[in-house]
Amino acid sequence: MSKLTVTVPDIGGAENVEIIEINVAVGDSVNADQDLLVLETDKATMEIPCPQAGKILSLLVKVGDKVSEGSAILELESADSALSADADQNRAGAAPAAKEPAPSADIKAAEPEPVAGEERLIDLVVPDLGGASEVTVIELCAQPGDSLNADDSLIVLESDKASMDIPSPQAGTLKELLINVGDKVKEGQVYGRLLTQARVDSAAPAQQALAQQTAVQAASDKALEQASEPTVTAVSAAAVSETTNRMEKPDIHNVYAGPSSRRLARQLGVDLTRVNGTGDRGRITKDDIRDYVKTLVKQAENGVATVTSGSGIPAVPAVDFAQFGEIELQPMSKIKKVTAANMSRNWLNVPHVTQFDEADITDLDAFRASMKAEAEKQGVKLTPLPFLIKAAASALRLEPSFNVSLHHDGEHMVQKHYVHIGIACDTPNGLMVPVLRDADKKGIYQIAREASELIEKARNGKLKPNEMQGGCFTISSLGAMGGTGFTPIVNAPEVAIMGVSKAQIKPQWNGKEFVPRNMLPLAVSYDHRAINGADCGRFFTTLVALLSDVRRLVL
Ligand code: CAO
Repeated sequence: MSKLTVTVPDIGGAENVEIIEINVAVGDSVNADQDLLVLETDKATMEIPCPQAGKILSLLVKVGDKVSEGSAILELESADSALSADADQNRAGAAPAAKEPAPSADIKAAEPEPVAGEERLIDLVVPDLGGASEVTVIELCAQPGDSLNADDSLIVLESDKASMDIPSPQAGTLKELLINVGDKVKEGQVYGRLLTQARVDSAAPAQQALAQQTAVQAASDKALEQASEPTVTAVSAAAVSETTNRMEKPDIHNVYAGPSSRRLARQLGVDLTRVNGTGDRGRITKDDIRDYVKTLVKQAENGVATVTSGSGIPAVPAVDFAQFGEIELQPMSKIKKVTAANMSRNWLNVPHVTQFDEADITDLDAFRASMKAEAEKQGVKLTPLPFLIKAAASALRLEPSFNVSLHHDGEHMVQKHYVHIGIACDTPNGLMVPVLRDADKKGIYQIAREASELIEKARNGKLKPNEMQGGCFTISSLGAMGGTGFTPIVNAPEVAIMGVSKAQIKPQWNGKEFVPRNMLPLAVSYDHRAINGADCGRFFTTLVALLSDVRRLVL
């Protein structure tokens, strides 16, 4: 075993090149030629391979640091005792020096001296590739007819180990491209033509030369990656295959993207591991990043929960419904958008279980009918709802395991000593959930009165924010509309919700005979992180018993 310091190899003369990824950590065992880190110049990314197998003892750089040839990167305990530290360093730095750029090879401008404003058609030529015989075209960044600024990316080339943007040498209009994605190109090959205008200040030649230099620098940057040529292919292939399997290993260094895409992602703050690459072999293109950002913006504008970010679930693809028949686009109300976002959030975050039961409300309904006239005199409409609210509040008191929320620290439960009941309310603008406070302490008339006021406010858009907050448990009643049952979605951070369907007279066995009873179908959905099935069994039995024997409600 020997300890050696791994340094940046010959990077074709580039200075102060930024480290954009470090792919290893202290303690990692690495193989010879395994990628250690990724450097990025303006126009190219390059992976720096490990000179030999060993164990990382210390990292001497971090992401964002600028390095040049010879900069110490890390200390390695070499597994190969035969090699001395010096020898290892030499190997690390043994990349062939990048070839000096040959500017004249890059752009073959028309021969005559330019006249200011005169249009000229120039050939776009593959620059010096630093010794690589052939490279693959992996992206076309512009299309014929596009107006380009000098330095706008035209094409992206890729060798085994590096990708490089080839920029436009001048501003102009792209007249034609003579290559396609997947083509192999060689240095000096004409790959397109650009219509330019000679500039009045005759700076064009200088600018051309500058653009060429940039392009050639990219190519010569690439040359340094050829340092470990024989093993590079295998490493690169592995990286690509890992990238296509990104769901399992979403590390930034496994992402398959070129320098311009990486730069764009950094500018936009996009995590490339979340972007779906549509390029060759799953390569992430700039358009993929733009599409990703567009989708996120659209989702945010529509109030749709970013289900792709939190859960890793792919978004439902956009469909052009007009192809199937006549359609019209109707704007969603603010409340509908918020509801959509909340429903997605709750559905995806809360592991739901729904339990069903029926309450015999024959006696409750008879009592309600007998009290209706008196209630009306008091200005109260007595539907089943106030009884349901009262029963739920009493059940929460009797079974406090239901009156909880999960604490956001993931370490605690919040046990509530108040009982506020949410009422899911269908309004012209969408679903709203006003909250009736301290329902356990109030009588049926008071609950009925307050519930009607809250429902009316909800329907008139008059609810104040504090009248929609602080609920412990929600009742969602579709009883007036019909249906035999449904599974409501928990209104987090509450941990349970009750869905009420339409009561119906059904035959019930009383031990001797079937008798007609008014049965109310109920469903309780609960957050299984906070509540166990047995808790729900107890809560539900209590609730059903309270509804079945209305006298218990006053106890
Ligand atoms: N079974 C049979 N009849 C019922 C019933 C039930 N479960 N619930 C209510 N009814 C009856 C009422 O008694 C009333 O009849 P009467 O006038 O003869 O007494 C009639 O249906 C209409 O009731 P209502 O709708 O005026 O009042 P409510 O108190 O039952 O409901 C409210 C109020 C706000 C809960 C309800 O109007 C509503 O908006 N529900 C929608 C909830 C919702 O959209 N939930 C989301 C579903 S997904 O979670």
